[in-house]
Amino acid sequence: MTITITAFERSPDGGKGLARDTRVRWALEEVGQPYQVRLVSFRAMKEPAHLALHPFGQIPTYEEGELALFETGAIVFHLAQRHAGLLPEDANARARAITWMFAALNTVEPPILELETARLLEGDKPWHAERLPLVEERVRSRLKQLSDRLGDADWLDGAFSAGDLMMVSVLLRLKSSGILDEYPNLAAHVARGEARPAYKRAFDAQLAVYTGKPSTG
Ligand code: GTB
Repeated sequence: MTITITAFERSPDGGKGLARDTRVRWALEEVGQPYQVRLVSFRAMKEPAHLALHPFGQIPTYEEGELALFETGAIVFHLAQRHAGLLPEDANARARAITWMFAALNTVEPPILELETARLLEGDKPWHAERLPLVEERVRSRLKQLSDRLGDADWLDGAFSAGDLMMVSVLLRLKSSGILDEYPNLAAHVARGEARPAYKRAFDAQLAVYTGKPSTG
């Protein structure tokens, strides 16, 4: 059955892979499922046809036959449940990998988003200089805890899983800030994720939207 996802027609990052379709593309590549992409404009995302797929008017969405999904956590989880390659067979290991997916989305991503908001949207506020260090501190505090847990392991819990895919995707948003480099084991975790052939194919495919070059993966 054909899988179709949506992505930005023009992402504000110009193809740096930061928009959330990249994590869905990555999961699809990891499990070896071909997919099509429908590019949508910011205006089209708020129109009824797209809102029927995504109540909040965002990307990415996922369509597979009768099934339509939104929320990257739900989409990656769906793919990981249906196909081999992203969750371990052992029931307890599987539950732990799913826990890491939730941790990435619910515990690590929120302070990172807060930092992005502070940097990108609040620079002109009179309280910006006072607030920014507080927000940065909350990010550092989370990263320190994550770094302590990862230690010198390659992945969060044994073999690479959807938990790592989601955590790397979330941490990638910090790359340009320099904060990630303060935690060398987390920077190495992200680099290991980026080095995976499936990630490279996903990255190249989202970049091809801007370069016009067909992806080679
Ligand atoms: N919780 C949802 C999920 O995980 O699927 C969040 C989806 C979401 O935030 N989608 C964003 C969107 O559609 C794109 S990814 N925004 C448009 C809108 O809300 O109107 C967020 C994003 C966008 C751009 C960059 N960038 O250019 O660097 C990075 C991340």
